Amino acid sequence: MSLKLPAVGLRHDWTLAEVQALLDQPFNDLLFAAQQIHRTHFDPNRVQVSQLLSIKTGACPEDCAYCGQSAQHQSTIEREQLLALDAVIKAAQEAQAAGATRFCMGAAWRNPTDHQLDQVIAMIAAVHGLGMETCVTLGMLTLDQAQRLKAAGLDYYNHNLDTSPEFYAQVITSRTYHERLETLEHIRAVGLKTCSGGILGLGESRTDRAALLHQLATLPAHPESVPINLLVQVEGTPLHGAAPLDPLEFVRTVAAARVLMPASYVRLSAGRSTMSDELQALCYLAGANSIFYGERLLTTDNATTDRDQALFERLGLGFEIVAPEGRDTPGGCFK
Ligand code: SAM
Ligand code: DTB
Ligand code: SF4
Repeated sequence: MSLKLPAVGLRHDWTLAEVQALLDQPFNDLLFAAQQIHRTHFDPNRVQVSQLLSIKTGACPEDCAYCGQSAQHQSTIEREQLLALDAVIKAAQEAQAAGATRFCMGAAWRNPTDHQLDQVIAMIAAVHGLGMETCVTLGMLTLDQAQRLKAAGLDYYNHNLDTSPEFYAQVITSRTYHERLETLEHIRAVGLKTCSGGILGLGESRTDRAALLHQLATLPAHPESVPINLLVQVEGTPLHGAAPLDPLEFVRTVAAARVLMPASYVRLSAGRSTMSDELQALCYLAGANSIFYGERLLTTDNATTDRDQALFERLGLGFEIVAPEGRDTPGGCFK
C-alpha cells in the first residue's frame, strides 16, 4: 500500500488501514520516512525538556491497571495531600536551573473540584511567573474549568487516550474513552495546547497501537505534544509482571507518531529508566524530540540526569531553549 505522506501541511484524514500499513513497513523504511519528516519541521538535534512534579499523590478513585496511584490497587506508593504552594515553587525553580523549560504538575484525581482548581491555579500563576511553560494533568475537566485554566495562563493540559478504543476496557473501567475525548474537546475549545498520547506495553497488539495513533492523528487538531509512555511496572498493580514489549515495537510507534503528526512534539515519556542508551538513540532517530528530565517522574524513578547528559553529549543533542514569552530560540542549547 502506498501512503500519502504529506510533503507540507498536516493530514487529519488518515485511515486506520493506512496507520496499520505504516506500522507494518520494514523498520528501515519507517525510520527513514520518520527522520525525513522530522527534519522538515524540527531541528533534529534539539530536544524539548519538561519536568514533572506530583502535586497530589495516590488515593485515586480510578482503576487504571497500570497505575500505582489507584486506591483500588495494593501498591506501596505513599499518599500525599495537595502540596503547598512554596514547595511547588521551589521544585519549579530547581527544574528551571537544571534546564527544564516546561513544568508539568500531575494530580491523582478523577477530576478536580472547583476549590482544588483554585489551588492549582495559584501554582500555575507562580510557575508561569518564573518564565517557565506550564502543563497540568488533573483528570477530566469541564468546559468551564478548562476556561479558568486558560485564563490563569496555563499553556498545556495533559490528558492521554492511553490505548486503542478496543483495548481500553481491559485497562480502565472507571472512565470511558468517550469521556477522555470530551475532555480533549474542552481543552481545544478554550485554546489550551493539548498534550495527549498513550502507554505501550500493556499487552496490547500492534493493531491497538495503530488504533491509538489513528485516534490521535484524526483529532480536529493534532495534539501539540504526544507523550509515548512505556509501562513502568509498579508492584501491586494488575499489570505488574506483564510481558515486556519488544523494544523495536516501541521505536516503530514513535516513528509512526512522527509521520502522522509531523509538527507535534513526540515525547519519550515514562519508561526511559529501563531503556538502553541505544534504544533511546533509536527513538530520537525515529523523531522523538521531547523528554521528561529529572530524577523522578510522578511517583517512580526516571533516567538519571547524569545519564541523560552523557547520552546527549554522545549523540550531539542539545536541550531546546524556550524564550520566556514562549518563542523557541533557534539553535539554543543547554550544556
Ligand atoms: N490522574 C490524571 C489522569 O490520569 O488523567 C493525571 C495523571 S496520570 C499519572 C497521567 C498519565 O500517566 C496516564 O494517563 C498514563 O498514560 C501515564 N502513566 C501513569 N502510570 C504509568 C505507568 N506506571 N507507566 C507508564 N505510564 C503511566
Ligand atoms: C504522561 O504521559 N506521562 C507522565 C505525564 N504524562 C503526567 C506520567 C508518567 C507517570 C509514570 C508513573 C509514575 O511515576 O507514577
Ligand atoms: Fe488515577 Fe491518573 Fe493513576 Fe488513573 S492514571 S489511577 S486517573 S492517577
